[in-house]
Amino acid sequence: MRVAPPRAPLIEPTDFPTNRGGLCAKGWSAPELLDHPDRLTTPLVRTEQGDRSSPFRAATWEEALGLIVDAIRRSLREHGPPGVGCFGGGGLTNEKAYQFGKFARVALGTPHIDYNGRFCMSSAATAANRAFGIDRGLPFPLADVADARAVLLVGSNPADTMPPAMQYFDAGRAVGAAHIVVDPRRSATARGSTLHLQPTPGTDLALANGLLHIAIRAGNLDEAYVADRTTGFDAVRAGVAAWWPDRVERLTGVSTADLRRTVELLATAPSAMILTARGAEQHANGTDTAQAYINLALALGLPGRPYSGYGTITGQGNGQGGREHGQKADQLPGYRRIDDPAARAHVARVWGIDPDELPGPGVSAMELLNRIGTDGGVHVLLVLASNIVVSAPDRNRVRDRLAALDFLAVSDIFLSETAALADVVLPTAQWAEEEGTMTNLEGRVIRRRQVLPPPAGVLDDLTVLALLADRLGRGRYFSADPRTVFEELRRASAGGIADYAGISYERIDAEDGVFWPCPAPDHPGTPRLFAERFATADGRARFIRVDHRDPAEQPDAEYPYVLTTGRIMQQYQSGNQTRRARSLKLSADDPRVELHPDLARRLGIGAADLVELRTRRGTAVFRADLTDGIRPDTVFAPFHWGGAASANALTDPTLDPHSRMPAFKVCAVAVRRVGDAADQPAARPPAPSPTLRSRKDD
Ligand SMILES: Nc1nc2c(c(=O)[nH]1)N[C@H]1C(S)=C(S)[C@@H](COP(=O)(O)OP(=O)(O)OC[C@H]3O[C@@H](n4cnc5c(=O)[nH]c(N)nc54)[C@H](O)[C@@H]3O)O[C@H]1N2
Ligand SMILES: Nc1nc2c(c(=O)[nH]1)N[C@H]1C(S)=C(S)[C@@H](COP(=O)(O)OP(=O)(O)OC[C@H]3O[C@@H](n4cnc5c(=O)[nH]c(N)nc54)[C@H](O)[C@@H]3O)O[C@H]1N2
Ligand SMILES: [Mo]
Repeated sequence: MRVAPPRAPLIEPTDFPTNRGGLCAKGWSAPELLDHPDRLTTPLVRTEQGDRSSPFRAATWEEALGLIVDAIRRSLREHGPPGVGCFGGGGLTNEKAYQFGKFARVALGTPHIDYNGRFCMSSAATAANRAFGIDRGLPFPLADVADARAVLLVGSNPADTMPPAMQYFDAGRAVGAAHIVVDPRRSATARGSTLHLQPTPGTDLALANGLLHIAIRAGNLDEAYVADRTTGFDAVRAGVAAWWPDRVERLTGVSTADLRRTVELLATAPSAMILTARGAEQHANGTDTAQAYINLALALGLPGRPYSGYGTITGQGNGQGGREHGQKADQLPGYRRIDDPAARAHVARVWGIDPDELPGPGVSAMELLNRIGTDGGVHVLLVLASNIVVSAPDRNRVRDRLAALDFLAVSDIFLSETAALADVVLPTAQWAEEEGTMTNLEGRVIRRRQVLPPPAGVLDDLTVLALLADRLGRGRYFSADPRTVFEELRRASAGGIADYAGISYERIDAEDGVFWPCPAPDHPGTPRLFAERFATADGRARFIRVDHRDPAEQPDAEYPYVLTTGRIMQQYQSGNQTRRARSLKLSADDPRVELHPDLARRLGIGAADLVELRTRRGTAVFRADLTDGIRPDTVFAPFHWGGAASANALTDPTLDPHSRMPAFKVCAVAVRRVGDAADQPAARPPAPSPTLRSRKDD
C-alpha cells in the first residue's frame, strides 16, 4: 500500500527493521496534512503590534524576524539574557534540537531552554541515569521483545500508542510468552495479555515494592547477580520488607493472588523484561516509580541478560534524540551535563567560544512557564514544535502565564492553540519536507529524508534559527544545512554518553540506522547495553530505596473520583496535526471520557450523555463512554483536545522532585451529567484555523 499526498510523490513504507514496513493510522493519514488548506505558508504578525487580541495579518519573513529580534534585543537590555526563553519539542530532528540548544546558549546566552520531553520521558530518563548511568529508552533492539518469555508492561498501551511495535509483543504472545499488563483500564494491550493488574492510578510504586517483597520471600532473588553487578541492595531489601502482600492489595486494589502470580511468571521465565511507559511515569513520584521497577529487574538479575532487562517505551518521534543534544535545561550535546567543567570546555571548543560564555543550567519546562514575567524569569518566549496550551498541565494557569509575556513567537505547521496566542507565528516545514536524523526508542539513529520541498514561502527551523542568530550578530556560529549541523553534532557529542562521533549519514543509509554509543567510524555501534558492565563509574547498577507517597490529591467528598489521562489510537498528542486529518476525524472526532457503568448508574449518566469533569483547577466536558474495562472509581480522559474538552484544564501541575514531571496521570475529580446524547458539546472548536487564509483567500 502507498500513501499519496496531492502535491507529493508517492510515499512508500520501507521494510525498516524496527517497524518492518508497518505504519499506524496516523502514519497513513500524515500525508494528508502536507497539503492541508490550514497549512501556514506565510509568517503572521498582529495588525496592532503588541496587542495580542488584534487579528493576524500576513507578513514577510523580513518583517517577522525583525519583530522577533527587536523583542529579543529589548529584553536583553531590560532583563539580560535569562529574560529570553526557548521551548522545544521531542518531535524535532536531532539537528534542530541541537541547533536550538546551541542557539539558546550561543546566540542568546540564556540558561532558559527546556522542552516537552519533561512532560514525557523525563521520569524514566532520570531513574535510568541514576541506576545505570545512562538513559537510552531500550538498552536492546525492540525486536528482542518478541523473544522475551515474560514481559511486565507497566502503564503502557502500545496496541494503541505504538501499533507498529505491537508486532513484537504479538509475536511473543503467539509463542506463549507471559505478558502482564498493569493499567487501571483494560486497554487494547491488556486485552490480549496473560494477566491484567488493575491498580488505582498512582500506586505503581507500592505495587513494585510489593512484587519485590514477594520475590525475595519466594527465593527468587538472583544473589550472584546482585553481589557481582549491583550496589545498594540491602537498603532496598529493608525498604520493601514492610510491603506485605495484603498491605499492597489494600493500597493498590490488586489481589495478593495476582501479585504472587506476577512474580512467579517473571521469576520462572528464562528471559523477562520489565517495561514502563507514561502510565507509571507521569506522576509526582514518577522517577521513584521507574526506579522501583528497575530495583525489581535488578533483583531478578535481568538487565544485561539476553532478551531481558528494564526499558521505557519512548513516545515522540524523536523523544530519544531530542533529549540528548542540548534542548534540556541542564544539558549539553552528547548527553553531557552543563555544570560539568570538562563538558563545557569540550563543547565550547567545538562551538568556538570561551567556556565562560556558556550559561549554567536553567529550569525545567513547567518551572520555566511558571516563572514567566517574574524577576529572573522569562519575558520573551520562542516555542518550536510544542502546543503547550493543550499539552501542559493546568492549562488555565499556563494561558495566564503566556499572557504575562512581553512577546511570544511560535513556529508551527498549523496555527496551534499556542500559536494563536503569539505575537509572531512562523510557518515551518514538516517531516517529508526536510533532511535530518532522528533517534528512536532503541537508540538507533535513523535518517529522515526530504521527498518534496516545503510549500513556497515556508522555511525550516534550522534556517530560521540561523537567520535569527545572524541578526543577533552571531551568524558565524550557525549553519542552515542539516548535514553540516550533523557533522558538528558528531564532534560535539564525541566522548559524551550519547556519542555519535562514528555515525554518518552514509553509515545510517548503509546499515539501516546505527545504535549509539558509536565513538568511531569503525565502531559497530551498540545495539545491546549492559552485557558486561553498566555505565556508572564502578560499572555496577545502583539499587535505590524508594518509598510510596500518596499522590498530591486524594479523592474526597467534593472530588470523589480519580481522573487519569492519556491517549486514544486515532489522535496524536495535542491534536494540532491529527484533528485536521479527515480520515481520523471521521473515526474519533468526539472527545469521550471512559467511565464504568456502575459509576454512571450511580450518577445518572447514560451512554453518550455529556459529562462535566471538575477538578480544583477547572472543568471540561466530554461524551460518556461506558466501559466495564475501567475501575469504577476512576475516569479516563484523552488529552488531544483544546477548548471545552481540554483534559489539561483539569490536571495537577505538581512536579516530581527529581525529573520535574507533572502528575498528568492522577488527580481528584467530580463528575456530573450536563446533557444527553442528542446534545452537542458546547464550544468545542476544532483546531483553530488561521484567521487569514494565506494561500487560498489572499
Ligand atoms: N495514538 C497515539 N499514539 C501515540 C501518541 C498519541 O498521542 N496518540 N503519543 C506518543 C507519545 S508522545 C507517547 S509519550 C506515547 C505514550 O504511550 P503510552 O504510555 O502507552 O500512552 P498513555 O495513553 O499516555 O498511557 C498508557 C496507559 O497508562 C494507563 N494509566 C493511566 N494512569 C495510570 C497509572 O497510574 N498507573 C498505570 N500503571 N497505568 C496508568 C492508561 O490507562 C493508558 O492505557 O505514545 C506515543 N504514541
Ligand atoms: N493530560 C495529559 N497531558 C499530556 C500527556 C498526557 O498523557 N496527559 N502527555 C504528555 C506527553 S507524553 C507529551 S510528549 C506532550 C506532547 O504535547 P506537545 O508538546 O504539545 O506535542 P504535539 O502535539 O506533538 O505538538 C507539536 C507541535 O509542533 C508542531 N510541529 C510538528 N513538527 C514540527 C517541526 O518540525 N517544527 C515545528 N516548529 N513545529 C512542528 C505540530 O504541528 C504541533 O503543533 O503532551 C503531554 N501532555
Ligand atoms: Mo510523549
